[in-house]
Amino acid sequence: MQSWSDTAVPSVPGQGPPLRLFDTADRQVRPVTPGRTATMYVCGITPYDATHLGHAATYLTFDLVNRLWRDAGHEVHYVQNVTDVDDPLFERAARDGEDWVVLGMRETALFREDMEALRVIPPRDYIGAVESVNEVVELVEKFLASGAAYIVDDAEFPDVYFRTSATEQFGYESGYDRETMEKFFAERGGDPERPGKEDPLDALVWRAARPGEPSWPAPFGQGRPGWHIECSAIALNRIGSGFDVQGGGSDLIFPHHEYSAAHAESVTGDRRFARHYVHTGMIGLDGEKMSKSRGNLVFVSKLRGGGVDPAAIRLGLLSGHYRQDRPWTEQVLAEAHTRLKLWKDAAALESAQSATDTIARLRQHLADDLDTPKALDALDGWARRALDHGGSDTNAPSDFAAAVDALLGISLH
Ligand code: 5CA
Ligand code: ZN
Repeated sequence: MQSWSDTAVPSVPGQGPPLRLFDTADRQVRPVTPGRTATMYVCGITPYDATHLGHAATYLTFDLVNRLWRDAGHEVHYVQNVTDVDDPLFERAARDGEDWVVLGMRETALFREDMEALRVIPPRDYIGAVESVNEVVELVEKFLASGAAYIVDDAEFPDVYFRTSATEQFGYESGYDRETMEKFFAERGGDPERPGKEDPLDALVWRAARPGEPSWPAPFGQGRPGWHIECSAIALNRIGSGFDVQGGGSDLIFPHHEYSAAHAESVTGDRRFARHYVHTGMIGLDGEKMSKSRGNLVFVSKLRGGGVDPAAIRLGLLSGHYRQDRPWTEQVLAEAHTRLKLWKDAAALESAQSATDTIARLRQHLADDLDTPKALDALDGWARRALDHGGSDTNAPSDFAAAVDALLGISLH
């Protein structure tokens, strides 16, 4: 698939400490240690509706990771998928009397526009489920050959399931006990009641063709991919096993990332699919998680359409810590507008006090598990001092603006 347009990233003199991030699997903040090329896979949207602020917050978080790596001199191979074949897409298309392919294309196009407006650096590979069906078929063939998967005994719908017992380490990513796994599996797209499964937690990897559903040919029968295997296949074939960061919202910790990892590990024999599993908190509205199924959504495109500056949306979402569940409110947006004005006024000064120490603090806070609240505080402090007391460094305002642009993705011009 076509990705979106790149955004310019200025280079900023100096260097920060190495990035440390919280790893869900190890339940601690520890250093990310990429090679020359850092590798990241972030789970993309299911395009049956527009991008809401929860999605945006998640992609902005991983955009910071991307920017910090670039700032440290790494190349970044960033991969993102689009789940353009899935039940919610068919259901919405049927409800609205629309072709599911057209619906997916339209919402994906809107997502690209939103990402561009928010100045998110595009992935190098932006890959749809439809275009990766062959990769899924190859993976399922390997599972069947090794015994990692089985076909249910159902002549009409011979679906293929992955054995939860296929890898020894299953469960390490979420660290959840069986009871918690069963709860989330049932709530988040799993099918524990499906007759013929060996274990209620076994995960669907290939769904045999049903009337009225799209399907593709495969040696083990016409059908379509399951969900978790899509991300295993797309990541494995582009950045390989042992990539640096697997990212997504906390709602993907289980089952999605547990099974994506287990699927891949069952063919590679490696014990860890990703070196870091990084999860963002949920953005809420009116006391509940913002979600398409609940319908309590604030869309990026709607705000943009109403004339809200995307930089203020970006700042508002970054004003809380990425791992914290947090609400989107009018006040968050109002404070972001105030902050943006403060920073712009300071960046427009002819001269100010040096920005070198502040830029060093910005890098330190971001490297410390993306501590944006502290980073933003440090920048506020510099901007207020510059406006109140001035200074003689004529480069300082532009140094400040370049750092805010490169590291936070916010242009002050
Ligand atoms: N296509 C799958 C991933 S392969 C999917 O989960 N799509 S999604 O459209 O439902 O979500 C896209 C991304 O936004 C996921 O990383 C998800 O964890 C994240 N997300 C969804 N809702 C929220 C929310 N309220 N706050 C923060 N992130 C969210
Ligand atoms: Zn995914």
